[in-house]
Amino acid sequence: MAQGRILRRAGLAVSLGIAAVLLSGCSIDNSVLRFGWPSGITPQAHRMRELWTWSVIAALVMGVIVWGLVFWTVMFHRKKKNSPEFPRQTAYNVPLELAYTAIPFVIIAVLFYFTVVVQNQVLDKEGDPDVTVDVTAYQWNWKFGYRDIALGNGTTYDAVDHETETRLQENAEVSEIDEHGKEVPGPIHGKNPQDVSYLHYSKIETVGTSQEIPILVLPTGKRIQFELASADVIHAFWVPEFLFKRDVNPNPEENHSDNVFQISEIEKEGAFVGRCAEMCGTFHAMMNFEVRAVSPEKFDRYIELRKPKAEGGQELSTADALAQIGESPVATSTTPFDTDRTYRQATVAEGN
Ligand SMILES: [Cu+2]
Repeated sequence: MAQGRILRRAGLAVSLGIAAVLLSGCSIDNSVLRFGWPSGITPQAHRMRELWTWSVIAALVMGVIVWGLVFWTVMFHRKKKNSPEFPRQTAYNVPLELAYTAIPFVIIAVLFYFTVVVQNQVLDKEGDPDVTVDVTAYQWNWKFGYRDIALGNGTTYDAVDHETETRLQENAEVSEIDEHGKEVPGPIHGKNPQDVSYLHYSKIETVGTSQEIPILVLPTGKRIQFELASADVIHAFWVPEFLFKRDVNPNPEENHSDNVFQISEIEKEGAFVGRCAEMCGTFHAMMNFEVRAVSPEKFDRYIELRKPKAEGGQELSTADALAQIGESPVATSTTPFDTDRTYRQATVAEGN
């Protein structure tokens, strides 16, 4: 019967397609099977991209089955030309209705399972990352500082500016003194609204300005931990090549946000643009930075060049230290912008 043959051939074509994809195994990182997704530079990014690839393949398989059933019904089960009879009506077919209610739940459950597995891998944190960076967002730029850095010689450099952090924490506890000489506690749990003692400070910092894109220099092949905090409104830290973004809150702890995430490594050297991904005001769209991934050897040298003189370093700026290790001193993935708010008013008076 022609009908059976067509269905058998369609089934064979689908099975062959699936087999071809399965047999290609892990090497599904090509521009066709990425289905529009960028290819990331971290193992976490690859996990997410693979989940995307397999989800699309599963959706396509389902699509082919559904399209096949639709065309099969349309072609072979329509009203015959010269027959007064309708085809057999199958409304209120309980087993059929149960089946097409249950199958979507199974599909959702399978997608949910693999999503949770990948999500757990992406959000995984290990106890002892090689490099910990502090990310401070503010309208409309970024400050990057280092905390603990495992160096190639086996030592760990503590880059935290303990002096500044301790001073800020002590000041946060100091209340105002009123005209009677009494201490007035601040309105927010005894602290004043301007308290920024939750922010981090480092001996090696890179601060973005209107003239300079902040460059976050990181080593390849090392586990890196990011600790995020905002000095004002909510921003979001996004490096498109990580395929990952995370909101940056002020007072992360009080706002119950998990402000720490890790990547198990950056797989290749290069300059990768970073952006703010949470609408944070006038210049949100221009709040860019750059991740500069360099070899671990270059990274160690960079840290030595930037260390305070008192600790045997050279206290160079980000740009000078980058130039010294043979890297571009300025960002190559994006350009600076002007946050002067008055420039927008230049043409207002015209034509009155
Ligand atoms: Cu922002």
